[in-house]
Amino acid sequence: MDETGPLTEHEPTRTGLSVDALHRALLDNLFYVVGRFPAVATRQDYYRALAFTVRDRLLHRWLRTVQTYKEERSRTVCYLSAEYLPGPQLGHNLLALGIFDNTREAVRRVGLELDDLIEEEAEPGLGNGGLGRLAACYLDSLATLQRPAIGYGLRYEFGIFRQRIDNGWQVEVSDSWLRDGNPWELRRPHIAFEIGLGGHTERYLDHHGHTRVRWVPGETIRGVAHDTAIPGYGVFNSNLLRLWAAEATESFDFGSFNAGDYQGAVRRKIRSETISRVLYPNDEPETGKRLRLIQGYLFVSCSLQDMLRIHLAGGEGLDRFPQRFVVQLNDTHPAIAVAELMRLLLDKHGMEWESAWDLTRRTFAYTNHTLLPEALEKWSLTLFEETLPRHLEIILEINQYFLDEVRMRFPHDEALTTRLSLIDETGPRYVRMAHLACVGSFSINGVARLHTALLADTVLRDFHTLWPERFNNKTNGISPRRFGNLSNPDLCALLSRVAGPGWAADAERLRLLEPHAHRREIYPEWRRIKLERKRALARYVADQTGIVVDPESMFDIQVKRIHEYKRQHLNVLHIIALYSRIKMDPTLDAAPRTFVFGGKAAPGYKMAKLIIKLIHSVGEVVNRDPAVRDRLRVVFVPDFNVKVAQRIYPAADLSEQISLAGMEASGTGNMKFALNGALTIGTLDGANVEIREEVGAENFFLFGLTSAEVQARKRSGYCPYDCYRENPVLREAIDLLADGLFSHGDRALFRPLVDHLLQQDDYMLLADFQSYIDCQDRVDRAFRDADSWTRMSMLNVARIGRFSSDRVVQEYCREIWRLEPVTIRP
Ligand code: CRA
Repeated sequence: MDETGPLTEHEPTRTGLSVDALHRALLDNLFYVVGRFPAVATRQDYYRALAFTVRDRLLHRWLRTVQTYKEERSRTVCYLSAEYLPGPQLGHNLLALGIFDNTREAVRRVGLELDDLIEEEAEPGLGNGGLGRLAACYLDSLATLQRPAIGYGLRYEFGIFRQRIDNGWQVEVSDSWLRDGNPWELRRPHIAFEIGLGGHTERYLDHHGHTRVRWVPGETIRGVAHDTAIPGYGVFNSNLLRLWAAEATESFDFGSFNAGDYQGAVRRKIRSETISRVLYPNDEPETGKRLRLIQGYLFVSCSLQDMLRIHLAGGEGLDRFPQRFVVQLNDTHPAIAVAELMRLLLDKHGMEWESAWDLTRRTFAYTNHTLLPEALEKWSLTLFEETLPRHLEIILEINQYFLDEVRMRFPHDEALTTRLSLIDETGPRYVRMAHLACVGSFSINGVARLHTALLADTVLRDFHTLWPERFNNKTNGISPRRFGNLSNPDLCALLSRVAGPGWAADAERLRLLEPHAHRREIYPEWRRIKLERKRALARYVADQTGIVVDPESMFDIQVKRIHEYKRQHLNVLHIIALYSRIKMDPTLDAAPRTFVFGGKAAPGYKMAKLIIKLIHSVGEVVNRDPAVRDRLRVVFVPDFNVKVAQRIYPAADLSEQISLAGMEASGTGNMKFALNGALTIGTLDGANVEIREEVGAENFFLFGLTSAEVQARKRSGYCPYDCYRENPVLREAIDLLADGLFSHGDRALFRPLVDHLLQQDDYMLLADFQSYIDCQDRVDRAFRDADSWTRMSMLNVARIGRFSSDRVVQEYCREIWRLEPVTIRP
């Protein structure tokens, strides 16, 4: 599988790919870079030495790539994202370079196992969930498809918190992923930019006699680039992930120092550096946090300044900027870029408003990732004015021109103008970041067909009326390298044998598996591979939680952020119902199941934390009860992250994608499970809709209301209590919970949850309950027909190719970015 040349004695230590060269480089780096010798070196030392060995080989490709892109003046996409969840790098990079097997051998020569070294790596948890992981998948695909791209973001010193479980409750622990250093990154002290904060603006006349604006910030901070190479799979291209870290500016320190205020200077230095200290752990924005606004501004401003620098160094004029660069806004977190580019063009480069605005609008494209109203980012005008006074002026001016245009087209609709305004004036005044993103972008896209349709129909309806041609859909996708090859090498070897190699770079080729799905002689091996992954997960679960599970049982898994709309508690209601059914009828014929959960709750989200407690509490009772002991198990895998995810997806029989229809923009876990041969039980929500179309309705377990039905039920006054009253099974499940069966008789513990369900039930669990239970019965029957289940599993894999991030990135390149491949030659 490795693409390595013949073994030569004189292969360069820093670029050679043979076992010999890798072995020599490993020892070299251990000695000269890590500063250790074999007799005392720990596994962590060896991991670092190996990482440096791989980085050397990446650097070589990366510099060639930069050189070629520069010479060819290639058009480049800049992906602006506040979050990235790349997962551990070592395995991914070995795979991309095609040196997995040679490296395994080289590591064996020093008496170690590669898998153990891979385990040593602390992953960069620089994101909350789907959005950050999506950004990482897209960077992988961009490099693999040989498209010039730079991922820009923030180098948080502390990523998403580590989750511990204490007596069933989530406890957050800080994530110091940089503690042992980060061998993959290069700090670039010379690639640094200053940003201003606060202060005021002044008007002055330039030498043409035109009025210009100067922003005099109250303080300045520096962002310093930290670069990581993103190699493409099976190609020589290697792109760049450039993350900014906040540092104090020298000029500032000197000023205070000279004034004799040394302590003050040091305090300000520390304060400056806190800006990129920590990721906000919410999967929805926290309005009004000044630090978060500054974080966004820091990375956006540094990134735009960097792009302008690169562009101008190429010798072309600014008017050509939109030909060379296209900037994708990953949700509204970087939307301030619209005002910042205007500011740079107007105030720093002396451009006139019209040309600057024209250039800006041809540069940006915006992806929306959520319909949740509470997640639509907005900043109070006061905070904006204090922090970014010049940007507020620019936004108000953009707004004026924009609303004039609206009035011209819709002269008698003042309500429309009010709704479209960049400023929300219904109460205390706010800047609406999604509106800024829409106005400043030539393209607006959603992340699944249903989501895009709902966007155009609900939250961005007025923009859709205004500019229907800007709207387009890009259904999310996942990297087949990360969630196929790396996570599940045995399945991938089988796929390559049966369907032919090449699917990892062209996932549509998984289709070649389809004609084999009826060949029963393959089934035992397909099942053996699944069972092996389930055994491995069972060992991990036992190690992490002490709970012993049966790998032969059905692994029914829901892993994702904990949120009421995702309805982990609907899953729990099914467990309770099943538990009580088995208790009443011990002869009940049902397949043994292991219910697996995982995911983090935002630290301030009480209900989500209570759901984690609920899962543990129900697990405690069910797992202990001898009456159901061998038939039901409930486990919660702590600290779900990319590393843990790679163990979990391959082990799933059933994938739970049960959000209320119309709530989940896309979901991407749904795709990762299916690629690993799990069948989905799900609602018609997000990308589930399209997954079901692809894999076939007969290979997908569908239940629940449609989003249209949800809207209708809500309009006609949904009353959850009616469902409770009318359905004895549901009543029994809720009563057991309310009566304290799972809380040692404590009726207060789950009270808030029960009350919410009975009185409000925003996410309509009770409305979907019976449909879900019935569907789970169909799952049970299907699972007990092993051959038919295996066939369905194979068909899911064969037909999931469309959800490769390569397909999506190609669509972005064709329809939004207008980006061509650039081949890099060794
Ligand atoms: N939380 C959506 O909720 C979607 C991802 C990636 C999310 C998911 O359904 O798959 O984005 N939205 O598109 C989001 O982060 C700010 O909004 C997510 O990860």
